[in-house]
Amino acid sequence: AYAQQCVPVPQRVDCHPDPNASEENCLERGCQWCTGEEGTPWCHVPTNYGYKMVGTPEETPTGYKVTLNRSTNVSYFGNDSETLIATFDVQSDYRLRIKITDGTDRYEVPLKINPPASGPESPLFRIEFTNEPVFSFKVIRESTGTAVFDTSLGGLTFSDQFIQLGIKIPSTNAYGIGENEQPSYRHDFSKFTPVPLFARDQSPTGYKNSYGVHPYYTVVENDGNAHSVVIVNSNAQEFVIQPTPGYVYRTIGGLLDIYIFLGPTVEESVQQFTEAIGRQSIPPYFGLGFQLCRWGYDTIETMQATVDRTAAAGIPQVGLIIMTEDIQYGDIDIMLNELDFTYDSNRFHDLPAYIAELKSKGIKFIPIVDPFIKFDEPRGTYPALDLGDEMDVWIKRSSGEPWIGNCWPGEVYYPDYSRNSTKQWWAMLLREYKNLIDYDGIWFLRRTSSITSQSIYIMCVYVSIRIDMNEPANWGKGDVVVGCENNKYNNPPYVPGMSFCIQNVKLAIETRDLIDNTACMDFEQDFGRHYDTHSLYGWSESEPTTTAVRDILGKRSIVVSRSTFLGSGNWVAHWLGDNMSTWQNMKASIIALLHFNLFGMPYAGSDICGFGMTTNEEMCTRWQQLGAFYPYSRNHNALGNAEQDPAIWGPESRESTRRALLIRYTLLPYLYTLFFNHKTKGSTVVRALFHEFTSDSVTHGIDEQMMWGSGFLISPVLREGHVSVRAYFPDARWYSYYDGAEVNVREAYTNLDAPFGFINLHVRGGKVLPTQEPAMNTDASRQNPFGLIIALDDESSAEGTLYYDDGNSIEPQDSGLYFLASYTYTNGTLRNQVERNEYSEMSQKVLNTIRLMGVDKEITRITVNGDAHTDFSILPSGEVQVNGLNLTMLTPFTITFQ
Ligand code: MIG
Repeated sequence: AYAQQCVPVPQRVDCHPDPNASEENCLERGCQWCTGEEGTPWCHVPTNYGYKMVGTPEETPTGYKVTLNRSTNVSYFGNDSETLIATFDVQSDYRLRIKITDGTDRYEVPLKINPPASGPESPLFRIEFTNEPVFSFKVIRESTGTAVFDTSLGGLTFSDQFIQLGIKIPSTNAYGIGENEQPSYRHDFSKFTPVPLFARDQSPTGYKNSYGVHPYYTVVENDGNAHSVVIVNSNAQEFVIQPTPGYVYRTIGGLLDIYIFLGPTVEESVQQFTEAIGRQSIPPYFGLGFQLCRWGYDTIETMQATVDRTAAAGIPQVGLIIMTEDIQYGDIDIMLNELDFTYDSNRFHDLPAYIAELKSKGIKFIPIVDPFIKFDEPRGTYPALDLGDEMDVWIKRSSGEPWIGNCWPGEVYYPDYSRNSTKQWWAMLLREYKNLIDYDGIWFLRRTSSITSQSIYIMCVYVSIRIDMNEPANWGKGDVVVGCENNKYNNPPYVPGMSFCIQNVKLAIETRDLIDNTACMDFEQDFGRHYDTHSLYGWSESEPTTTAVRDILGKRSIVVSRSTFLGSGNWVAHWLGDNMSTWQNMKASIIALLHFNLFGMPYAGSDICGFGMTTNEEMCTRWQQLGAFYPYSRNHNALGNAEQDPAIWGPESRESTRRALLIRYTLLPYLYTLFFNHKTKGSTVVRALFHEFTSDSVTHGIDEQMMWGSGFLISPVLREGHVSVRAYFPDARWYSYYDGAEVNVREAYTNLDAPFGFINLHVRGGKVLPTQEPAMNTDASRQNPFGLIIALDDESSAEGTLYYDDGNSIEPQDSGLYFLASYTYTNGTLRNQVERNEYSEMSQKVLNTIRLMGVDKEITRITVNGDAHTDFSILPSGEVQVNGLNLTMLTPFTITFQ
């Protein structure tokens, strides 16, 4: 009855994405069956399936409204909506919002979307509708006629627990959709690859759904224009990357709420997205330092030994102890019986005193907190529990009893962070914890307790916090005592291709259940049913934690969260989770970092040298070289693995790490300026080469090199045994960071020497990079003189900016308490311009050195404000190094090179 013509393979939408497709099942569902190659949808959506418009699109003050009716009685997963309303809202020249729903009370993500800077005047796009063979629409870029978003791929499905939309995209240069591990940055459209999104405690493994959910992609069109798309939905969902080229999007709840950002440059399309969802705050300055962590410091002595050998790994001639470390972490080891907000006063005796000692050396301390609270502690001994009961903070089953899960401390309750009382409770615990240990940051895993000074539950001193396990993770299916009820939320008719959680040994079988290793989906939280809000759990913990820690510290701090969602960048940084010590994972870290830069969370990094498995000296050395250029630069290791902190290795490795980190510290003013640009404009911090050289199609596929902003290129070794690296140099002048030697190729690959202890780093012509002399940690390096690296372009010009502030005041870009200056070199003359002078200590800081790269004549005379300056030298490469300038950063100057 349904047999029609076979749809050409690339245009097919899978009609039996659930297991056990057969001809019989397919035809019974009302789909088309045509056999072919393995891995393609034999069972596919027929061409007459979908919705039809009722009448013509109605014009509204901001766009269009379209009413749709179902074109067929066939139902794939039951309970289809007969009538839909689609609204097209032109919000600005570059932003279009499309919302499709059935008018019933469907879940909408409580995400604040910021309005665009300006309303529409002459939109970059138009919208076209068709009703043949069924309803679809195209968003067309006016200037080129390119259909950037075209839904004529299968018909729309909109039912209670299954929504499906096919999207044709205009090129195969497309990137994004996370969090997961992808084998290449550019999506592979040669086959059908489902990419599921649903927060889970899953180490980055292939396309398996991992900690965070970011339904966002960006496309470079064939002519070099770019756009990006976000689908604001928090239900379990997936994108199928397929040869159309396009994506088939499926979600099992909520509605379709789509924003398209028309760029037209790649950076602009990202900036327009982060304008909507919010951007990451500038990290505290210390957060840009090197950070050291491990799970498995069994005692405080082990932790101390690591800190000490790190400090001792300096090079004697330099006369400084420099293995820079800015932050030391404590993992769950420091806790008493793995209880949040505690420390074990035997194994970690005198921890508060030790944290104070670290702080006196400029090293900050970050502990970890998990969301779950052990509930069978004696009442009256564990304030986190007593107070949690009293303040009614737990997620509950329909019976009204708290949900019981199982994790590190044993059987546990989970707080509902969407509840006001929970936010208050959490802030109280974080405040008391601060009295116990003077922390500087937090990571979200677990929590510790002590509202009162019970002898065994004592707190530590922190500067920031790490929040972990907030997927939320649970070693069981739902409630570990009573299980989950059999209903449409716990057992929906369709589940995207989920991964299982490897950490549950008992359940180490692949299932597709939503409830694996987390809550039952029918639990009600204040902001909705867990079925709808599951992937928002870490996100809901983020704002309360950051707000509390800011209130407590009165200054900027770091909250690092494992689980994230759209807009998490407003509150938290992100470590990329439990990677493995493999070369392949090292390479994948670049892709993940590029993803999080697209997602508006540039303050990210993966565990340097790998978390799981055992690394080796060569791999770890290469990884430290690369990791020195992660915005969030932290070496972290799992329980049971051999030590992998940088000082454990031989002298050549230690020297390599030291040198890479010193370069990082030298460039901190540049990196910090990139974070200011991110916060104020939405620019990426780490970016792929194609953001800068979009018209060069070779760059579209490059994911083994990355840039810091527009001016600095990092080309790491990612393969075992290699002592050279094949690096691409797009059309610009490029100079070795080390000696200013110009690279002699352009728009070509070249092999660069990369001996064991060395990472290739290049400065792009046309850029001025601000620097500061490095020191043992960021506190000390901030006291040192500044420098400028000036790399000239084909016109012998260069420019750049420097942003600087006190390093820890809250939201300085809003308070205006900062320094901003620009530096311009043209016609042999460098000039500065102070654009903002609201950081008082800048008057005591000086510019002392200049490195000038790419001058085409021999420099014999330098003047500073008209006076000859003789303290300079010329390297064999031609780089001019000027020393002893001693100019205050506020003074206007003119420096000539003759
Ligand atoms: O079940 O706290 O991603 O960084 O070291 C593992 C122990 C729990 C996972 C985190 C990791 C952390 C580890 N945690």
